[in-house]
Amino acid sequence: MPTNKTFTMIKPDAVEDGNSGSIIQMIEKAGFRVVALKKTQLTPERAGQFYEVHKERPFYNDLCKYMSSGPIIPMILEKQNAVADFRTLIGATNPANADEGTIRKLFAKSIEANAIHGSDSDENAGIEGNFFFGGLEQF
Ligand code: 3AN
Repeated sequence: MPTNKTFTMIKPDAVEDGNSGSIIQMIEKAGFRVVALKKTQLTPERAGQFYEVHKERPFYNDLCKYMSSGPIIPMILEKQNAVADFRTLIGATNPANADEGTIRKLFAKSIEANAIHGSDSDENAGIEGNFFFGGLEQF
């Protein structure tokens, strides 16, 4: 049975550039309902916790620095088949490979500053939503 929730965050580059409104509009137009939303800023340590799965990767330190460099907008979203449909809406990690019309194609600057995050599984959507918003069952 497809999940109906996913987790996303608009990353520092997109917030700084004033693109968060346009991105949220694209998300809503694609049929997602915003269930929870806030603006916040990660410390490098908390960014490190969020990206713990990447800690052996060469880009990990830069990623933590970048993700704590300015405000972000985490959200929980609801829609049938949310995780897979949202990954389609945001496009490939590297904007050079992202399809036309995707959020990353329109707004991402680089593979690191790629505008937006989207959970890659139901399990991670739950873990990541909890990281920012506490018990997901409240939503
Ligand atoms: P996605 O965000 O598409 O699920 P992941 O989970 O592989 O991609 O990577 C998490 C984040 O790490 C990406 N959103 C991006 O900011 C950064 N990242 C991934 N691969 C690279 C890379 N090769 N060089 C620099 N940063 C990267």
